[in-house]
Amino acid sequence: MSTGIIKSIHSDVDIPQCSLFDFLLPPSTDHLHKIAFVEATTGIKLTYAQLRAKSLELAYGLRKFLNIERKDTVLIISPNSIAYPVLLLGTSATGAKVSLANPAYNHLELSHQIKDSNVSLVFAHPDNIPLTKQILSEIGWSETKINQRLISATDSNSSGCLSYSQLFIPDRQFGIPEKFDGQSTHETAVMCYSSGTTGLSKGVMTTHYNIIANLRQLDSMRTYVIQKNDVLISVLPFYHIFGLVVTMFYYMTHEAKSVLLPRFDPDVFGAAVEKYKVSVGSIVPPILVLIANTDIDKRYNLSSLRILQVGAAPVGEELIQKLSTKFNDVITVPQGYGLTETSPITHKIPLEYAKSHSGYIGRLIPNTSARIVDENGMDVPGDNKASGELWVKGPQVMKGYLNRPEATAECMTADDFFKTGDVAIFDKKTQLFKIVDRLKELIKYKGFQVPPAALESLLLSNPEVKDVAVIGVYDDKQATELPRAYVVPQKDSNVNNHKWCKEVEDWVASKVANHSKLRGGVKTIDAIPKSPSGKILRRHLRTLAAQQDKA
Ligand code: 4UW
Repeated sequence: MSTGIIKSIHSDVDIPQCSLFDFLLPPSTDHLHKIAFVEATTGIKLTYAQLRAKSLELAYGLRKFLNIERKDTVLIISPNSIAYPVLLLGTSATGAKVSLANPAYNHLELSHQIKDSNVSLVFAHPDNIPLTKQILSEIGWSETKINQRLISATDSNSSGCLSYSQLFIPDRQFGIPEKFDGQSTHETAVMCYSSGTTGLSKGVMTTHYNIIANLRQLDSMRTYVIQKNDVLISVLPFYHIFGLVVTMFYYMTHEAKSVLLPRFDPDVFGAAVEKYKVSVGSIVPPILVLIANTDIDKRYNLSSLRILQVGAAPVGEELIQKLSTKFNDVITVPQGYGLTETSPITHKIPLEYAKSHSGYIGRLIPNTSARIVDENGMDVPGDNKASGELWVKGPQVMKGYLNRPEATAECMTADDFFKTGDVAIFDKKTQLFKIVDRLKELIKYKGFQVPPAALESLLLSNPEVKDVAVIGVYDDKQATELPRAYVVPQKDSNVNNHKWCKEVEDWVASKVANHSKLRGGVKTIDAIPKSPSGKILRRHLRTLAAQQDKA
């Protein structure tokens, strides 16, 4: 046993052993009449009672008409909408697993997830239906099967597909909501996709227990942040673990009203804050930039805002301070930290430290412990100076990656610590952690994952590319990393050929989702720096990029 284990200073909490559905929407609570969600763009509202009733009606229909049950996986591909919680919780009430896909995915990315999750039903937003249909057909679904099992994620059936609401039936039977207790709470409830420390996107098996644990861990600290009368804003996408667990589930546990935005747009955001008097939001650094650096606060009344929790990517302390100062410290900007693999939260900052220690991600939440280790797996001293890889352990750590036992084994220790791939320091006095670097390959564009391996394999499929490595370069102005490719061209004549580099950049843009475009550019290089075992030495490329960008 290692002596360097850092334990949460908070008392452990009990974790109920039930299904996600029963935890979030128990039949008898006194807040069922309250509004759970309101769609900012349409004003359509849903009370907790309606959310429960509609989710169950969908679950009855899914079971009766399509025999959806525990063994199935259902994929949702849609922007945030008032239908999203119904689709997700209705599916979960049948016992099926839910695989969540980014609605910006193109062919390559979506077909990977559909095949990998082995889905038996898809809810797709009308904008995503043509591509989904094409992919389902390519993987061998018959037209009849597609007609039955590709369902519109909106009330409209104009796309030629059944609407999810056409599946609603009021029959209260079929053993729904499906019961999970004891060992079965460790079955997968949700799968978001993450590249982890290396390679392509993998299905993260997040169990009922993982999510309930994380909600209880946070709930025990509820006085820190959300209060009963707060109005919350869900602007982060629900397909990402941060949006899902924090801005859908966690907000629900506070019986609060949550204003849904289909995607981030400054004016829709400003207007929604003003109209609904939003007080609390969870955001990613580029949204913070917008609020701190533009006149959005002159165009909209943002005076109701009290807390903007920020994270999902490195956040500059100056930016947090700038925003606090701009709003005369009325808005507190606590940083948070988590990963898809930890359902997601492991650290949370007490509000009283949010300003004085704005660069820190916070303290370990209850039931959680951590280690900070050097490259030999030895604990570094927790003196706020020595940094090392952050390992975490707790009931929120995923079951593993779907169908990838080797990848799971690589990131887990024998005593159940999960290796985050992030470099941290720990301050013993305050018990606060700070992220100072990242060891893993992952690039974060505006909080969204861009696995370099996916871009590298795409680029290698281009006959004009001999070798390639993709890294993230930091853009201060937008407070985000941008993916950049270093390419060895097949033809020497293309070395330093700017026009050719731009063509490669555009070629990639035509094949990947918006957030994966090579916004950091394409640059040619004579050879990709690699270790003797053939591993790309990304640190060398990051140093090169810093020199090139400075020049
Ligand atoms: N500072 C530096 C940070 C930070 C960070 C994350 O896409 P994933 O797997 O997951 C997330 C989850 C973010 C999140 C969840 C809950 C929460 O309260 C919160 O607070 C605002 C954020 O992004 O990416 C995980 C990776 O993202 C980086 C880090 O590299 C981590 O391994 N990351 N938060 N505050 N880096």
